[in-house]
Amino acid sequence: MRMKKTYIAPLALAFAVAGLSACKQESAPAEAAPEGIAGVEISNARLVLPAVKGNPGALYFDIVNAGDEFVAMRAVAVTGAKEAMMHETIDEGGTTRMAAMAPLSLDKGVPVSFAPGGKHVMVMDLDENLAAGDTTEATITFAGGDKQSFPVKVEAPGGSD
Ligand SMILES: [Cu+2]
Repeated sequence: MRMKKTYIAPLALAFAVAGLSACKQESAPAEAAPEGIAGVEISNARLVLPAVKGNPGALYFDIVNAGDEFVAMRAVAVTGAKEAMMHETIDEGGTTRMAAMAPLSLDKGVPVSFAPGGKHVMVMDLDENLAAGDTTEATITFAGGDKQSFPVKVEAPGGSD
């Protein structure tokens, strides 16, 4: 039987975000800050505050797996936010939408950017006291349960779009 040439949206992104509450994802507690996974490097982490208080903010960062272990990101939590979800913005012929991300495998040596217009961590129910210039902390939970925490710069809205 021949393969059909139908376009199939990547399954990992198949469940669209209808409303923000529709894409609840496992949220890791942010308090634990163990040593993390050797070789996983996170840089350029910043939390962009929402223009309107009460709206979600977004966490961006660069991550690379420079170690020898297989690594997959399962969840991200942010200190000062009740909930955080890994999202990807998808362009569908000019219309963009967000979809919840499945656990993200980090291939060895291949950097991945969470950046405006692409992968991001949507951050909900932010602490009202978080202000531009502050530093908070984010914690990634990897498949297998390892966690890695890293400092995050808090930025004013609209800075890096
Ligand atoms: Cu989002």
